[in-house]
Amino acid sequence: MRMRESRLLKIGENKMTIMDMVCGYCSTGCSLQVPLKEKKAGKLSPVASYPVNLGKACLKGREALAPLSAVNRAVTPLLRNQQGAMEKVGWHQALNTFVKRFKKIQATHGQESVAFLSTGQIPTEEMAFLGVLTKFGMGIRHGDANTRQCMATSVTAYKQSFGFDAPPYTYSDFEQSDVLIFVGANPCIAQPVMWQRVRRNPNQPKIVVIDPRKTKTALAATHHLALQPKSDLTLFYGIANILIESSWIDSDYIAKNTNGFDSFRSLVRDYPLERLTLETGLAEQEVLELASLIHQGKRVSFWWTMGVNQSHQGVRTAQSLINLALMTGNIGRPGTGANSITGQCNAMGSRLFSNTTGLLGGRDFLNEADRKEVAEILEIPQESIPTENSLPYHQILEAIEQGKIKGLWCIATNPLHSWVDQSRLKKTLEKLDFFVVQDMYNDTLTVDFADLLLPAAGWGEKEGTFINSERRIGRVKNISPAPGEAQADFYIFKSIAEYWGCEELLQKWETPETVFQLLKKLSKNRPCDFSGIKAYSTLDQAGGIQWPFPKGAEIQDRERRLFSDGIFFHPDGKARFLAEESRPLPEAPDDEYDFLLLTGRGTIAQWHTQTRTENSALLRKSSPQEIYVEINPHDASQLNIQSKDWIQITSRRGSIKARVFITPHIGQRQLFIPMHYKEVNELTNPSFDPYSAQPSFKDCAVKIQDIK
Ligand SMILES: Nc1nc2c(c(=O)[nH]1)N[C@H]1C(S)=C(S)[C@@H](COP(=O)(O)OP(=O)(O)OC[C@H]3O[C@@H](n4cnc5c(=O)[nH]c(N)nc54)[C@H](O)[C@@H]3O)O[C@H]1N2
Ligand SMILES: Nc1nc2c(c(=O)[nH]1)N[C@H]1C(S)=C(S)[C@@H](COP(=O)(O)OP(=O)(O)OC[C@H]3O[C@@H](n4cnc5c(=O)[nH]c(N)nc54)[C@H](O)[C@@H]3O)O[C@H]1N2
Ligand code: SF4
Ligand SMILES: [Mo]
Repeated sequence: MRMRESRLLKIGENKMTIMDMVCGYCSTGCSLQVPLKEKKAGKLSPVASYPVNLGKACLKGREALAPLSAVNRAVTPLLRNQQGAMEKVGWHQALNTFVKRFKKIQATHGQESVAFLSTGQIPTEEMAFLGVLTKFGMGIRHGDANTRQCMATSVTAYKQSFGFDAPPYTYSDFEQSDVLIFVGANPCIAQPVMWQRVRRNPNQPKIVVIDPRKTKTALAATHHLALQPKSDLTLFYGIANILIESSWIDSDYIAKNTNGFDSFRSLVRDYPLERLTLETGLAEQEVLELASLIHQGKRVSFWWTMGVNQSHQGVRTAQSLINLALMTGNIGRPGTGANSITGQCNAMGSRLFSNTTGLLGGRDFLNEADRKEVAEILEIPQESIPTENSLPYHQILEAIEQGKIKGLWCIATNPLHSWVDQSRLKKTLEKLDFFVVQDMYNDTLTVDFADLLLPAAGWGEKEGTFINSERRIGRVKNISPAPGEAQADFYIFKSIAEYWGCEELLQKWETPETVFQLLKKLSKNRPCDFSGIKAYSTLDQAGGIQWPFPKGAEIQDRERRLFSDGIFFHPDGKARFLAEESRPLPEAPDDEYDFLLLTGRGTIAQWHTQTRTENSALLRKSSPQEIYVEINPHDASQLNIQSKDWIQITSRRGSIKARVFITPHIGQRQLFIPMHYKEVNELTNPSFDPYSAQPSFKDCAVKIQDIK
């Protein structure tokens, strides 16, 4: 195995170092090669030998250095003065103020009156540091992250069904499947290099895309089922019913490896074909063909993303896919699986180690044995570990509305663009006594609301590890100095621990790599065990390592898939069939609000709230700069709307303008606006899945007016 960490090449007289590191945008986790000459990073290119991307990278990844040198980088701490303007201050004053203000709030209103919101986009070591600092050191109970907007549904679905949050696949499953079913997922735009893996599949696979819109992925598929939004649960229960009635199920697998099939079978009897066609808007033939594709496929894989997770019944929908995989024995074998594709570069790190929704290492705050174990491993008093769960994101905001939470710290997320129902959020945040934002940029919509800005280094300016969608741990490295006084989040957290006076608790948390060693210990004997990874350099040698990787595991095995032995993580080793009646849309269109608004990713070149991608000229050129709305030609002609007209779109919560883009790829009486434009969440509806508390960003009733 060759050493990759830093290769020295002699090119002419100049010495050049080449570093490989994982990309900081999407969860695919491509490895990028960085040439360093006189400590300056050159053009990024994909690493050919990395088992994830095999020599591919998208434009966003290749352009990942551009946003680092932007003029709007936050270079010093900024504190809001008496006149309301942000004023430069030194780190000492910033940290002193941070500690004084938050401690005062806690002293006046109780420990629980300060909360934090973080991210799936910083290294695991930083997330874990933050989780320990806040929850064990600062006495903070409530902290959540943008992963609530993104992955909470998959986490809950897996935990309930499998006993642990464990996406089971490895990327070669894209290549080994003969039937791939993508539900509410648009990887051509959102995970373009994963899609390259699908394209390498030599089996001439059937590719089914289930999405109300004819997306790029749907256009590239062999089958597209344009179902009515949020009718997925009905569809998959109905498909399960057809499979059962046709005896197209794997009874041995069900009997040996699962629980709850009988009650599942009786529930799905209520989903006959007539109900399916009525509720999903699909033709009988389309539904029957899907059932028979699943039956005929030897290696069927189910993939889902935000079209499933962001739903008022997301957890049950994700589980309806898990159920299909279980009942047909399509799990644990190459090319199969019930596979949640993650989104952010380190969503998977956050799921295991952020210490927000669960205790470190996929543990449970409510479980005494788990708390004891963590206290022992970290050599900290067990009493410092909270015995209750945090409030989820939307309830943290409700607690701010109610005046129970008065202080908030926001790290690497931009809720004043990305959270649902913006006008309510703005009113809510105005109630805070003290609001701290920690970001790379000094002018995000969230920074506009802050009392204190802590300037952070970004990807490429710090060390640590990310975990990608297939559970592969990969390294990120410091290849470019952070501008001005900006600091890696890790060192900001460290300074805060000192100023707060809880540095003793975090004595061993010296550097990212020492934290990695602690995380290894925390993972030991857990399903996510990676205690067999010796050091950071092992990750470089191996081309990233997927968990589980316990001591004694072989580095040469470059692909790991879960459940090949049919044993799941519940105490009895069995997976569970979980299901309940499907429910109607929370805000169905009516006579007044007669369109349904979908939202999601627009182009490969745009990342979320665009703080990073708007800082690359090349990426800006590759995406529409103005907000636009997709509308069906039939609706446009009925309303006498032309392409490029401006229309007013109004929901029960807000009203925005967008330019018209007429396309048959969106269904009638539906609209689509990409999430990258700041206006979009003025409209969205704050409805949440009852189990995961994930917002349903993709379905709200709106009306439109033509304003030309
Ligand atoms: N270029 C780019 N790539 C990204 C990101 C980015 O911002 N830009 N973000 C990353 C992140 S964090 C995430 S989470 C992923 C998201 O990746 P995806 O989930 O693939 O992206 P979305 O466009 O949000 O949603 C996918 C699809 O769900 C469909 N959909 C809406 N409602 C329904 C429904 O009721 N049923 C079904 N079946 N489908 C529905 C939408 O039409 C949309 O095409 O992308 C990651 N990759
Ligand atoms: N309508 C609608 N809304 C959506 C969605 C949708 O589909 N539709 N999708 C949702 C989903 S899946 C997601 S994941 C969220 C994403 O929502 P956000 O997390 O709000 O989006 P980002 O733009 O990624 O924000 C990250 C912030 O962190 C900063 N940052 C980047 N790197 C670092 C770092 O290393 N340290 C620090 N301190 N800061 C850093 C960036 O400048 C930026 O301000 O949006 C959600 N919102
Ligand atoms: S596909 Fe994702 S991980 Fe790969 S280069 Fe593009 S943004 Fe980065
Ligand atoms: Mo996401």
